[in-house]
Amino acid sequence: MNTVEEIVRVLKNLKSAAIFTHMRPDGDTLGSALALRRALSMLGIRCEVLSEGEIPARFAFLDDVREIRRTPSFDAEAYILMDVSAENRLGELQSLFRRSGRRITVNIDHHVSNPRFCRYNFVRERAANCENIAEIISRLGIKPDRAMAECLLMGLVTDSGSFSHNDVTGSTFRTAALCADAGADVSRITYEVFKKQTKARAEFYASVISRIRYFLSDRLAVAIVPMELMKKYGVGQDATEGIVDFALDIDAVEVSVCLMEVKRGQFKCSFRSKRVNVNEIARVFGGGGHVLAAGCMFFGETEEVLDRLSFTVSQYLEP
Ligand SMILES: [Mn+2]
Repeated sequence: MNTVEEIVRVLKNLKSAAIFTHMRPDGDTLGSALALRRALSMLGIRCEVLSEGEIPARFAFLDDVREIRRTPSFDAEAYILMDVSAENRLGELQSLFRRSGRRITVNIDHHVSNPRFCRYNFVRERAANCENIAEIISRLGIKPDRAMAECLLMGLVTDSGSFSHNDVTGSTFRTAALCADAGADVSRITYEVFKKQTKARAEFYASVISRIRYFLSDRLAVAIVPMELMKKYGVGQDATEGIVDFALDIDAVEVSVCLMEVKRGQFKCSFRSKRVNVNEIARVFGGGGHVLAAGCMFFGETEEVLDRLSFTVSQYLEP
């Protein structure tokens, strides 16, 4: 792995760069990429941000989002990867990256598992990759402007779960303070990214929440989202985001599940847990994920799926 000084030296000497986000971009990869693009542009380096697919609407409030491209508009000297924990996380951009040839490749990330697959690699475990980018920008001798600070703060707020995750440190808050001093508005970012919703979504959400079912003496909560309900409110699958987290907040609940019907008799299942290893539970059904957050697919009629689900969860709860 390279030191931050080495990375800064490499970046400073570039003439042009394409900055890659990971697939299904989140606030951290976008914030990192857009902030670095601004910083490098200030140094006279020609650069652009590449991202596959649609940028989720909740990020549209950032002016710079409009500058993001799906395909390169010029032949860049370097490819810089942002928050990309493994090469396949590039999605559709992986084939472009594979054709990097003699280009300089730079990997800047905060996932320890990153296999360091670029020529230059800077992987430091932090609450958000934007913390790494803020450090690099300051070492480039640049004081963040408001737009840059907003991008950085968006990454910090989203990847740290509004500063609630256990990897948040003093450095996270110091970086946030720097962003606030530069004019970034934390309440606006929080509203735009986490809270803002349509009336249809709010009513759909209320309907799902009011019908949560409880099993195993309220230790398991299951929110069921039938296709007809999504149709009724005219919302897409992204409207189910947050439902499974809401159910886990209930004090007696140890495992929460959201069962979203994607086809007749086919459910996309998300697990959240306070302690129980739901990665193991999801693996019983051919899925997986993390200890406290995992997913799998279920096939069958709703009641039969609920039976299998509650039986399996009961095997993992402490007596
Ligand atoms: Mn990240």
